[in-house]
Amino acid sequence: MTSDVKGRSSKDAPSASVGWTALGAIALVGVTLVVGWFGFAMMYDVGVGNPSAPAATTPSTSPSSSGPVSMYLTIVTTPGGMDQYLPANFSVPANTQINFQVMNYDNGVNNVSSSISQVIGTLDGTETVSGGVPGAPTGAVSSLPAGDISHTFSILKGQVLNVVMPPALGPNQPTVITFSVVFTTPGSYTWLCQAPCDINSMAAPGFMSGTITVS
Ligand SMILES: [Cu+2]
Repeated sequence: MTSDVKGRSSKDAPSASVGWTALGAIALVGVTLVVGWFGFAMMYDVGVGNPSAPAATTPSTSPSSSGPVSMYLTIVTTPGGMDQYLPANFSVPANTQINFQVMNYDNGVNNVSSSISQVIGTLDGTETVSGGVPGAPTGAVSSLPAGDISHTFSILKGQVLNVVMPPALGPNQPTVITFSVVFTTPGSYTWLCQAPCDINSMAAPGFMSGTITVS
């Protein structure tokens, strides 16, 4: 009996240690699985987070690309005496309302024919004028007196546009002209000033003529 007990106890000892080892191994596997799961979860989160980020921003950029876009132009006289639209070359999106604001700092008047004094091709057929010489037309106008025009912003081909710019009151008192246009067809449009403002400026691309890229 005692030898059996001893024998049994001597056999139990290794089997007990095997049991603890097995428990330890199971615990280790368990810890490894848990740590591994967290690691996988972190990788999964990162992996899913990155592709979903651009997808989430796409809807927010879509409405703004179809909404009104502002375009600011300035008419200046350079130190060299050239008349110039800034910028002369620019890009705008197609099928989008472009709200133009032109600040004319030139107080020179250049007589045009009556056909060139009409506002053509803007969204509501008018332009809005503020500032300028006292007594000159302000507010929404569909034409200006032919003798009260400083420059025009005109597109003759592709999509006709004619907007007229009354003179500034003085070099630091610009006239502000606003109008809206929708370009319905992508492409390259040449604009020019039809007022006989300055022969050199009118002949030099980038001064009284330029390119609108519609895309
Ligand atoms: Cu001009």
